[in-house]
Parts: sequence; structure tokens; C-alpha cells
Amino acid sequence: MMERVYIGLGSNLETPRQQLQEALGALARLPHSQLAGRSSLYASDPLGPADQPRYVNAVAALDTELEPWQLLDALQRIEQEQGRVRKAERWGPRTLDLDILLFGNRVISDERLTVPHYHMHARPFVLYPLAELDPELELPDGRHLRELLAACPFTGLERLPE
Ligand code: PH2
Ligand code: MG
Ligand code: MG
Repeated sequence: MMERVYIGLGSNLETPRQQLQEALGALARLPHSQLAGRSSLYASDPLGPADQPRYVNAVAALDTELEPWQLLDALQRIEQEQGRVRKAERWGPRTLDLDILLFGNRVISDERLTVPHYHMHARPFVLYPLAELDPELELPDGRHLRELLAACPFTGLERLPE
């Protein structure tokens, strides 16, 4: 069954814009999947340790027949191919972060994967790009993206020209 998945992309090392463009290319080549759209790119202030560069963020829409854990494997492979080094520091800088934000209407919670993504409800660099792709989006718990946006100021965020 094809399901609509939203993936958050982020980078703040090694030419972040290029990292995101490259990652979008890799998403478009995933098997049993179709890249259905992508938001604008946004520059964003770092959440977490402040002594790191600003991020570039975006959200992609992927229609896929992969199961969530297959998709997670594929996303982690792309992160590794683009030089991701996992460090102990929480929320530290990274060349590429690909997060499954939403997977259809599924709610998933195991050691590897939490969907909807933990912190998406209050992060401007997730909610504003997501709204470009589907302003009418409703989360599995019935909350509307519109409500979340109303509670989330457009702060520290800058939509980048193409
Ligand atoms: N990702 C983090 C930690 N902090 N800050 C911004 N602005 N954008 C991110 O994608 C981001 C972050 C951990 O994944
Ligand atoms: Mg993340
Ligand atoms: Mg991640």
C-alpha cells in the first residue's frame, strides 16, 4: 500500500544547501517510492547548543510502499553516505539529518522509531515547511497543522530564495 510520508531534512555543516539538494536526489531514487514534493529551503537558528552554525531545513513528501523500518534504514544509509558521524552530543551539528515526521496516519513507538516525530509539534523549521506541502494536514491524534502553527511563531526562521 502506498502511504504518504513527510521527511524533515536538516544540515548545518559542509555546505548545508548542497547537502539538502543531494539528499533530495537520493530520496527521489528510493525504491518503491516517489518523491511527491518538497518545501522551500529555510535557514534556521539552532535548537539545542547555541555554539553551532545555523541550519538549513526543508520537508519532503514521499509516497512509498516501504515499511517504516525499511525507510528508516534507507534514510540512515543516505545520512551515512553524506558523511554523518554520530556523536555523543545531543542536538549537535551534523552534515545531514533525515527524520521521519509522519508516516501516513500511523503511530509508532519502539526503540528505533517514534512517529510522529517527538518534537515536530513545536518546531518552526518543521511546521512552516510542512504547511507549504499540505496546509490542511491533520495529525494522527486529530490535531490540525493550522492549530500547531498558530502556537508556533515564525521565529529564527528565514525562507531562502531558490
Ligand atoms: N536538528 C536538531 C537539533 N537542532 N536546529 C535547527 N534549527 N534545525 C534542525 O534540524 C535541528 C536543530 C537535531 O536533529
Ligand atoms: Mg532531527
Ligand atoms: Mg534524526
